[in-house]
Parts: sequence; C-alpha cells; structure tokens
Amino acid sequence: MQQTLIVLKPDCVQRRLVGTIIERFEKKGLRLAGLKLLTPSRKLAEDHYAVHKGKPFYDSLLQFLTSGPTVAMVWEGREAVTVARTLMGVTDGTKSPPATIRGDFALSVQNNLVHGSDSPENAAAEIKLWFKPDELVAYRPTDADWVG
Ligand code: DAT
Ligand code: MG
Repeated sequence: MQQTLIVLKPDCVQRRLVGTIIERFEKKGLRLAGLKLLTPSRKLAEDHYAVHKGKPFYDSLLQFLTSGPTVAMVWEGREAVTVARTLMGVTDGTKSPPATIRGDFALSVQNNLVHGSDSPENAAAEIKLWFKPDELVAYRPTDADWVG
C-alpha cells in the first residue's frame, strides 16, 4: 500500500484550516498512518526542500516553513501520492482549479497551505525525515473492503 507525506504548512495552521484540509484526505478514503504538530527546525526544512536549493525563492521558503507550527501526516492507500497531489491542485493557488485544496483556499504561490510528496520514492525519503518508525501506526480500517 502506497504512503505519502502531507504537511499542512504554517499558513494552514494560522488560518485555522487544519480540520477543513484533513477532511479532504479523510473523506477521499486515504488512511491516516501518522500525525503530529511541530515547528520544523531549519535543518528539517533544508533537508525537506533540498531539491530547491539555489532557487530564488529558497530562502523565503525555508523562512516560511520554519515560521510556526505545521501538521505533518502520513496518509496511505491506493495511489496515495497521486491521489493526494490531485486533491491538492497545482502549486500556484491562482491557477489551481476549484474543488482542489489550493484552488479553494490559496491565492499565493509560496503560501499554498499544503505539501505533498511528488513520487513514491520521495515520499519514502520524506517520511523518514519527518517521522520515526514507531510514530507510524499500522491498522486495518473496518471499511477497507468498501473503500478499496
Ligand atoms: P509543490 O509544493 O506543488 O510540489 P514545488 O515542489 O515546485 O511545488 O515547490 C515547493 C514549494 O516552493 C511550493 O509549494 C511553493 C514554493 N514555490 C515553488 N515555486 C515558487 C516560486 N516560483 N515562487 C515562490 N515560491 C515557490
Ligand atoms: Mg514539491
């Protein structure tokens, strides 16, 4: 079963949208495997966004991600990486279609509420950065045969 890392960024917590956004993933049928509230350290933010090092927005992005509490989550299910990215919409809130998270709630490029892994390989690496193995919980939801 595929897993993905979802991080509700500081703007999501500050704007009190945590419950609203979690509901999108939960209602889709993905299964919550881990969840915690933390303000990311500079080191965690640097490792998480290492692929963007050197880009003009990199420093601002790190400043933003470390500016306050975030909600880090692992969601799992069939095609969890792609399913989560589809629910999120595209990076720029102004271009993200309605009924996506960013389309419905974001206007900014940087402050776009949510991070989601972009491949199963990156998901595995990112989950290791944000979670210890014993912080993830394996279980079988009672509706698994219905949800798929
Ligand atoms: P995504 O979060 O959709 O995977 P990404 O990995 O390309 O997007 O970029 C990571 C984050 O960096 C993104 O959520 C917001 C910020 N970002 C990306 N491009 C940007 C830009 N041109 N200006 C400002 N921030 C940007
Ligand atoms: Mg990305």
